[in-house]
Amino acid sequence: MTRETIVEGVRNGITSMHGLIAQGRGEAFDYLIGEKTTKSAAQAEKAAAAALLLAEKPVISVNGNVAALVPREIIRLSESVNAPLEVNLFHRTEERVNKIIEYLRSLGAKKMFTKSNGTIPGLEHERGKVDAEGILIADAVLVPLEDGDRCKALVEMGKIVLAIDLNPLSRTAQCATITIVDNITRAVPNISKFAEELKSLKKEALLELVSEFDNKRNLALAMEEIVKNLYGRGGIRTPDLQLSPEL
Ligand code: PTJ
Repeated sequence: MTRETIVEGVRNGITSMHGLIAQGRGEAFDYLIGEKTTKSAAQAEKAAAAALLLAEKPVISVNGNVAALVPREIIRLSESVNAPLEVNLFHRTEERVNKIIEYLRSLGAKKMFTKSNGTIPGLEHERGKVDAEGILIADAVLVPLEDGDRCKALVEMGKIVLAIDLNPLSRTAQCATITIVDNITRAVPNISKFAEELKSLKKEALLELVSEFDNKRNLALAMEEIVKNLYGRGGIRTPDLQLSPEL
């Protein structure tokens, strides 16, 4: 069903052809993590929800895959943490940007940054285009399925970057502040759920949740989950494997 949704996205001019390749890669990694939200992914989703609630100018970046797979869920998250949406494409065409904006609006999105009057330093012109009041000055940006160069550029601007990426080895996963190794179809509703739960907490408690989150450790747990699944299914023989007690 998810695959059909992405294909439909390409047919409607919302998703790029490259989005199909990304989807295939995502499916492979999803299979390796067991097609479920792991404990470590849930921890990252909770920390990301806290970071979004703490941010003064949070923005949620939307690309062609996000718009096809979780349009309603991303609007709900945007409202829940008060983070406007900004369509920010890797394979940018004005036509596709406008189609996605129209599509999200037709589903009820209200708060959106829609200009392209800012530039992320260090990126090639088209890929660096952002809204000068949105991603450019945001203190926290949620980037589902992001390209590694852009993730790095945003981190170098001093932003808190929250990535959703099923591949724990991708450059995006490795360089983000908080990486959620989970399928976007599960991750976005989970972050919304955590945000609702955490909303009533004091700022100090939210800060503690974010500061005690260790991204390197969390990524290592995601890798171990993959190894455990491979080993458990008899795919590889690693008799000396030592897994973390958390798993
Ligand atoms: O719409 P555009 O032009 O902005 O393009 C969007 C894509 C995703 C095509 C573009 O950003 C791209 O090419 O991304 P990459 O470099 O292929 O990286 C996408 C990452 O997302 C890969 O590491 C995939 O494993 C991962 N991924 C794919 N599907 C999902 C996913 N992660 C979470 N949930 C998924 N459903």
